[in-house]
Amino acid sequence: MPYKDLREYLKVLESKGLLCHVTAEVDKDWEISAVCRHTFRSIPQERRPALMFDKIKGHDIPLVVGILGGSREIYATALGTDQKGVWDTWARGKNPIPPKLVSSGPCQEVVHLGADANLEMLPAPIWTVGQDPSPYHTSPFVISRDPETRVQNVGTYRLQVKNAHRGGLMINPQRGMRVHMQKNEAKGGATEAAIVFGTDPVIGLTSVSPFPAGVDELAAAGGIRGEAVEVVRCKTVDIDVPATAEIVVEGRIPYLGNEPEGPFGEYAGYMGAGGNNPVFEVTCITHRKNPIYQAFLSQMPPSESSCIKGFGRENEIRRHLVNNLGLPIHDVCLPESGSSTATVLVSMKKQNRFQPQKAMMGIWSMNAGLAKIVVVVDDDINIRDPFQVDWAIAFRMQPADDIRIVPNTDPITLDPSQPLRDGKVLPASEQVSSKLGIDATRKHAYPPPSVPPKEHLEKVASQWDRYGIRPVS
Ligand SMILES: Cc1cc2nc3c(=O)[nH]c(=O)nc-3n(C[C@H](O)[C@H](O)[C@H](O)COP(=O)(O)O)c2cc1C
Ligand SMILES: [Mn+2]
Repeated sequence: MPYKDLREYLKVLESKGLLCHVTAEVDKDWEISAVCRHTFRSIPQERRPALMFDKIKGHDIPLVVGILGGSREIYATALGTDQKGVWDTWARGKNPIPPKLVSSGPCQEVVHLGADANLEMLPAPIWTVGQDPSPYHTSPFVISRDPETRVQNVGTYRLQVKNAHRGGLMINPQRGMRVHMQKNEAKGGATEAAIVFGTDPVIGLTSVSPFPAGVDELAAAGGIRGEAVEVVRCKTVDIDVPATAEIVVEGRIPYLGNEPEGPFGEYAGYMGAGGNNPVFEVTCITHRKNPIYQAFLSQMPPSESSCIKGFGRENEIRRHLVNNLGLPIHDVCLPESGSSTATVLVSMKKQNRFQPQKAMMGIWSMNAGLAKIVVVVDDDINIRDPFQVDWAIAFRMQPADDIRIVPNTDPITLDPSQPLRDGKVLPASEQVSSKLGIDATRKHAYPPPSVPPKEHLEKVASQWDRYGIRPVS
């Protein structure tokens, strides 16, 4: 049975020992960010808990963070499976189940209309204190509707809190919602949106993953859950939102309503300049009784942002390479050092010499602005071990033959290595990148590896105590 809402999921996290309550009162304007950073820096991913800040100074809404992407175990729990089951569970998304419209839902238990709809009632933290201009919502699931097909899109786009009724959205050029805005702008119209916080966890996972344009992420979530997501119509906009959501902020992006947004501490580990970005005017806020607010920890990796992006992108890339292209893929990994964006590692049991290049091109053809570097290795290399990947690059690759550089491709818009123009960062819409592909698979039969026989290594491992060897402390 899928989770029906965030609350049911938090109980499961708690029962598995994966959620830690911070009961001490904290200040959202400096302390939450520093506590999260210390948690992510000091506790390795495999042992990292999600956090629930129960008491926030000046607010009566608790904040949860790390609950979707704190670790691989947390991610698997969000999908209702274990770590081995992630790929099979995710692959169910290829059979979407459209959301089901119902007449009422707990997300509208409390309604604040017009002047009562105060964006500052939510405990959005300041994340990079001293550099971000104001609090930011980092885990909004932004829902908009295609004015022609009426199909909805869900994407996570950060929201700057500018005042009680006004926010600023940063939506990259390739994103699903941009298409809706372009179609509305062509007719001189505004774009309506609903910004959802705190749902059944599968919706959050689909909101941050690169589904093809035109796919409704709520339908993909339905497929993964094996049951339709129930939705209710918003009070002031023509948008359907998950009925059991914790908090829904309704509003509109006025026609050509851009204004300065940012700067913001970004996922690549540097401050991002921000820019002239869409305004979001709040028309209504609805929420459950005693709502729970969700945030993502982003900024410098390691972070929840890079964990969750990595897990979601691995699945989507692998699905494309296997299901659409029929490539013999063994594993796909987006290392966190590349903020799970810049670098993609692929292992495959290649059947002919063209397949490594097909894998590179397959990834670059996806709708995502990622994979500046793709490295393809044979299936005997464990791509989750950086040493093995370096070893493959060192001895299975000839630079003059096995490197591909492709110019004029989609950029990672927050990559600080982008060339400047007149000493300034180019706006996202004008950036262009290039791609690097490294084919580090063997091109012919290789000599055997120079290691002791497997049975000797296994025997030694099984009687390791016999040798009395201890690491230096
Ligand atoms: C924590 C976090 C924050 C994100 N912030 C933004 C953002 O501010 N703007 C943006 O365009 N994409 C952002 N993304 C990436 C998008 O959510 C992601 O590309 C998603 O697939 C977009 O969905 P879409 O293709 O339906 O637009 C963020 C992702 C995460 C995990
Ligand atoms: Mn989309």
